[in-house]
Amino acid sequence: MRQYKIFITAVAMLMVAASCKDADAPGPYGPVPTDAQLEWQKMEYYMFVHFGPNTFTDSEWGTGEEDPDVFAPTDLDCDQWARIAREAGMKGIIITAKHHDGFCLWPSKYSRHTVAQSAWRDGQGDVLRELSDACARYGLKFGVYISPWDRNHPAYGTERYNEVFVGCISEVLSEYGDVFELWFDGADDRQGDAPSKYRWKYFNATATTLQPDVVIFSDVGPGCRWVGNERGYAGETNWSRLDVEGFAPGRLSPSWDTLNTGNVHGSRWLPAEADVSIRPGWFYSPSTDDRLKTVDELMDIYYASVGRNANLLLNVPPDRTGRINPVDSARLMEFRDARTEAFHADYAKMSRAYSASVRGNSPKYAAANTVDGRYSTYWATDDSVTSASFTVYFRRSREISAVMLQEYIPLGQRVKEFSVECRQADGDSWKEVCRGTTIGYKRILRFDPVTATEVRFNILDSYASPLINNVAIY
Ligand code: FUL
Repeated sequence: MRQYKIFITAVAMLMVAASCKDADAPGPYGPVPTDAQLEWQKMEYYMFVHFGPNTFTDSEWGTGEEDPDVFAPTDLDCDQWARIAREAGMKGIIITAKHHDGFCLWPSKYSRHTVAQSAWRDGQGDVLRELSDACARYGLKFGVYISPWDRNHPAYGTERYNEVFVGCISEVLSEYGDVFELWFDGADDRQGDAPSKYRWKYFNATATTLQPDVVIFSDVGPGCRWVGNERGYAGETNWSRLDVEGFAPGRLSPSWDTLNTGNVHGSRWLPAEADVSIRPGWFYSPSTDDRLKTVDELMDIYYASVGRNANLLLNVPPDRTGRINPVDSARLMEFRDARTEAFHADYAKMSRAYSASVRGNSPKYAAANTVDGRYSTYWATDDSVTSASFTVYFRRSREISAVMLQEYIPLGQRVKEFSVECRQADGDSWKEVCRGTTIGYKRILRFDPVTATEVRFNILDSYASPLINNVAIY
């Protein structure tokens, strides 16, 4: 009897050992995000704030000749911005510290065109100080936009301007605590050869020396890339990879189409950020108080940005008082409510998920990982398997009209085609409800409502074993 037990135990141990074959963790595919890029990606949605002399002059591109006294908010309240951003579900705020007019919202030593030269708060004001403090108080991350193109600075266009710009970078990155993103605008007036004189490597090196985790935005990164339009739309196919060799921000950037989709085999991990304004312009104007984007338009933007593997940077420009206008904050809250309405009931949560293709048949990589709500557990197949399915089973039939999928991007972006099918409540028939190409960090797809008992996710093609860490079904 005892020998028999030992035999059974040995057989069981052998079976466990066999099932663990290939259950070692998958290796990375292609370039992968840094920790800072991953944390940045998880922010998903944050606020852009265009504020400066243009707020008061009804212009989008100031000439740089504005009297510093035009900058005169009567009731600046950065706490109000932060409170609204937080209530809107945003994770941070990026402010135009210096737009193309060159006016610095902080008392820079490198310019004579700043808050210190204005009558506002007797030249003692510092918008960056107030905003970074407010962000800290409200648990938001703080980010800074500075435009290399400067229509005021006397040194602009000369080699010396590089030192001026580096000086500005140093100030904003050393005086205001952690900066999660540094936003380099690629625009210029397309005259002269000033942009070709920009020393981008020097700018980037200065920034990362001061703050190693800052994510630097430009047309070509190095932290994240422009999405190629100002409508907030990423490509339906959107790789977080880009080839940057031989390119530079601005006129020397890759084509806007390429920025929109990334390069499938790009050599650098460079995820997209979709920037768009809630109003027709980037800066406040009383003439646009009744021309805000509708909730439906904002939802379309959300599906086309966060829903297509890009972060959404939504611009909400404060008005001349220095507060976010009530019409903008009301629209932000309606948009938040619409997202809550669309995404609050996730039927994948609490459901069972199963796949016949599991890496090494190990529970560690089972399909159950896609519905456990955890970021770092994922469903994986054996390395040789690049098309496979998993199914989510509901306890009872549900009417659904959207799905969300996430790839485990710490090991790279892999999936190139997928589809989703539902088993319909009225019998055995399966119906394809949507189909897509890339997934990346997050993909959300809408479809006409169907009543389903099961939802099957088919990875149709992938560059390597697909790694899906989460799905949701709404
Ligand atoms: C552009 C600028 O020219 C606009 O004024 C705005 O700041 C937008 C976000 O970027 O390049």
